[in-house]
Amino acid sequence: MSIFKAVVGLSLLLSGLSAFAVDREGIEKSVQLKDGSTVHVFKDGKMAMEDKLGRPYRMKPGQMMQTTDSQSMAMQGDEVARLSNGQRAHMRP
Ligand SMILES: [Cu+2]
Repeated sequence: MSIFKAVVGLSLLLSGLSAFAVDREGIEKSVQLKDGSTVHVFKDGKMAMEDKLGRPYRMKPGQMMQTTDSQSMAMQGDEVARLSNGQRAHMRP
């Protein structure tokens, strides 16, 4: 849906203004969770977790997550290395 994509695009734009800078190439969308953390969904459907302080953390595949709009989603994969690699790339001087 184009409206949905516009909303996701806007939220990516807004979150891009925060201190958190990750290499967003390969990240299709990022969803806020009720506990304040964020799940990043890669183009291949795998996911990586980021806590409320912007640090990547591990989550078991299959674990359920609650989004801020009260939807449930199941964790796919655990791409924490992919996410932190992206972050490290941006920390180069
Ligand atoms: Cu997760």
